Amino acid sequence: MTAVFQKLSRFMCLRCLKWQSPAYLHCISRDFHRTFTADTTSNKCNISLPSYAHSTTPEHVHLLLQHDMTVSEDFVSEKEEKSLLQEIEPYMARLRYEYSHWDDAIHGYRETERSEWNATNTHILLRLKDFAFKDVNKPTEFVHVLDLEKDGLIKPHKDSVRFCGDTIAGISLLSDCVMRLVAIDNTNITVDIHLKQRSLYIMRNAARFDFTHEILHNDHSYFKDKRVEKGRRVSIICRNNP
Ligand SMILES: O=C(O)CCC(=O)C(=O)O
Repeated sequence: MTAVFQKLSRFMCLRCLKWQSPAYLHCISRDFHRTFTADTTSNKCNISLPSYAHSTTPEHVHLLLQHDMTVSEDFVSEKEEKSLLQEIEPYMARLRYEYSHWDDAIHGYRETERSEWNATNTHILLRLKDFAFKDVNKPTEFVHVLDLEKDGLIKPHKDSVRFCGDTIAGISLLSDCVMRLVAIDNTNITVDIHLKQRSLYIMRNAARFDFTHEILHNDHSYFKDKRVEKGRRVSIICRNNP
């Protein structure tokens, strides 16, 4: 029973929508509603999207993305990618892919959390942490490793505000994929992010609190009408506490 509870609370910690406090109101959310969703018909600012992002929504949403959803391509080298995978693979290979996540948020995945890494990988993760969590709460020592098989997908969800803070940073290994953000209060506002193999995304503040995020199934994996072949993908994700 305890083991089951521990497993469930770990998943809740990462993804549960239902356990969020209904009284929760973040100042960034209020700013977001005022600034970005109040007037979705005008294009008052003239900001172009970075090449990894695509949205059909008005330009003032782009301002949000410039700060709150950023991607650094080639954040790790091919050698570093190999080193991370070499350390993870023996453990992951022992796990079976799961298809019936308890809250139906994710299919075709296996995952673990890891706090101890070899010296090379500790160095890579320190670089990630210094870069992504510069001016915010430091990330927890536990790094989430999520292995999504070729046909796996992550459905739209928002990480629990009870257990996860304002910043989520993840490296994509082995494959490109498309992450879709959808504004919670206006589902017409969607943003597609092309996450290339070895890139690092940093999702913070409004992107993290006011949008759901998902990883598209390979059958629907397109970026600006261009096919993005999603193979097996391993993500290495750091989060800070609330
Ligand atoms: O694989 C990723 O980068 C995102 C994972 C995710 O959405 C989650 O674990 O809640």
